[in-house]
Amino acid sequence: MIIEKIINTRSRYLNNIPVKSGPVLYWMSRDQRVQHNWALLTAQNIALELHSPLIVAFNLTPSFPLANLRHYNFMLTGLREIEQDLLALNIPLIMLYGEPQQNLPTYINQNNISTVVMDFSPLKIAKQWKQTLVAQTKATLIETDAHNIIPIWQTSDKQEYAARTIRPKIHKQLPQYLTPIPPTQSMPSENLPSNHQLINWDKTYAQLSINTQIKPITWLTPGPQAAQQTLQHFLTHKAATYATDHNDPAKNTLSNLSPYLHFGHISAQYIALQTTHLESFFEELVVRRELADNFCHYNPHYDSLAGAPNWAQQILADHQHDPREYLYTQQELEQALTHDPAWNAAQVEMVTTGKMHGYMRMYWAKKILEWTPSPTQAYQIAIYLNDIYSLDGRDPNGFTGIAWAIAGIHDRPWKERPIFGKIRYMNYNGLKRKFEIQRYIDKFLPS
Ligand code: FAD
Ligand code: FO1
Repeated sequence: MIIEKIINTRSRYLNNIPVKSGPVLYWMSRDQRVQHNWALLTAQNIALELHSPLIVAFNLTPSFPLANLRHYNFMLTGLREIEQDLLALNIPLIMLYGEPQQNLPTYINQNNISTVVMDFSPLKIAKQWKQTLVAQTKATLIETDAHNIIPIWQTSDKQEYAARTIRPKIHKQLPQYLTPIPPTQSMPSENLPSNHQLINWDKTYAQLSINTQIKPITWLTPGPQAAQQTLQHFLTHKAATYATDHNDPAKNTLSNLSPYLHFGHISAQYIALQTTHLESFFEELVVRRELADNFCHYNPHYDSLAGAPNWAQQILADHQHDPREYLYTQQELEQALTHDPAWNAAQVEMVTTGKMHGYMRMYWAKKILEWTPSPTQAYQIAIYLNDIYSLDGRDPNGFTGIAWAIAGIHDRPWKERPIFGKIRYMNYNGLKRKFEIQRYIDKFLPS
C-alpha cells in the first residue's frame, strides 16, 4: 500500500517533510481508543509499509481547562484499558506527563521518531499544542480526523450558518465516508521492546495535581468496553422511542454516549453505521455533532460572545440594560438557589450525575442569560458550570450548545422581547405544557 494511499482524504500533512522510514508515533489525544480509530490506523499502515516500529503516546497534562478529578478519573480509567488493548497488539503505550509543548518535541527528537500522526480537534488548546510541534520538529507531521465521519476540512471550508446548510454537504459525502472501519491489527512481536515498562498508574494518579472537590461519578463505567455496552443498551432498550421521547426530560431515552464520544472511547462512525435507520438520533449524532466541530474549527471566538453573529451581538447589546426581574450570582446558580424548580433540578442533575438532559441544557443556558447582569457574564458562567461538572464538557458540542442558547448560533432571529432581544426564548410554562416536568423535578430535588 503506497504511502500516498495511506494518507488519504481523512488525513492531511501539517508540514511538508516527506515520509521516510523510521519509528512512527501516534500521539493519541482526542480519540482515546484502539479500534475504529482512523489516526491509529494511519500510523499503523505507515509503520507496516515502512517495516518500522509503531508507538502510541498519550501526554497527560494536569492543566486541561476546567478539568478536575471527575474527568481525569473517567479518562485515566479508559486509558488503563487502552494500554491493555494496545499490549495485546504488541503496541506500547507511552505516558508523557506535563505540558505537551515541551514533552512531544523532546520525545520525538530523543527517539528519532520520523513520522507523527495526531488526531484532530477543533479546540484552540489542541491547535496550540500542534503549532508548537510544527515549529520544533523535523519529523513528518500528519493529522487525521478520527472524530468526525467526514473530515471537517472535507465537509466544508467555512463556518456553516446552520444545520440546514451543513446537512446537504454531509449527506452528499456520506456514501464515500460512512464506510466500515478496518480493524487495528496486531504488530509483529518485536514491535514491543523487550524492556518496555508498563505505566505506573498509581504514580500517574499521585502526580496529578488537580481539583479533587468534584467527585468522580459511579453510575457510568469509563472506557471503550463500557461504551460498547452503553451503545448496545441504547439500541436494545431506547432506540425505538428515541424519536418521540428524546426531548422529554421526564423520560430516560437518551443514549448516554456523550462522555464516551467526548473522550473518544467510541467512534461516532461506528455508532452511525448502526443507526442509519434512526433518523432523529442520526441527525443529532452526525449533523449536530459535526456542525459543532465545524463551528469551533472555523470560529476562533467559539467560547465568547465575539463568536456570535452580528445580529445577535447587536440585539443583545440593545437589551443589555433591560430590567432583570431575577438576578443570580454564579455561586447562587451553582448551588441551584433560584426561584425556578425545573432549573434547579437541572443544575442538581448536572452536579450530582455529571450529565444534564439535553432538552434541559437549552432551558438551563437560556435562563442564565435571563438571570445574570450581561450576556458576556452569562456566557462565562454557562461555560464554567457546564465544563467543571459535565463529564462530556470541555467539548465543541458544549461551546456550540451554549452559543446556540445565548447568542443564536445556528438559530434564526425570533420575535423581539426584553433581555433576549431576538434570541429564541424558552419558559417554564413551555416545559409544563410539553412534559410531566414535575416528575423530572422530583427526581433531583427533595420533595
Ligand atoms: P443523545 O440524544 O443520545 O445524542 C447522541 C449523541 O448525539 C450525543 O452524544 C452527541 O454527540 C450528539 N448530540 C446530541 N445532541 C446534540 C447537540 N444538540 N449538539 C451536538 N451534538 C449533539 N454536548 C456535549 O457532548 N458536551 C457538552 O458539554 C454539551 N453542552 C451543551 C450545552 C448546551 C447549553 C446545549 C444546548 C447542548 C449541549 N450539548 C453538549 C449537546 C447535547 O445536549 C448533548 O450532546 C447530549 O445531550 C448528550 O447526551 P447523550 O449522548 O445521551 O445524547
Ligand atoms: N487530552 C490530552 O491529550 N491530554 C490530557 O491531559 C487531557 C486531559 C483532559 C481532561 C478533560 C477533558 O475533558 C479532556 C482531556 N483531554 C486530554 C482530551 C481532549 O478532549 C483532547 O486533548 C482534545 O484534543 C482537546 O480538544
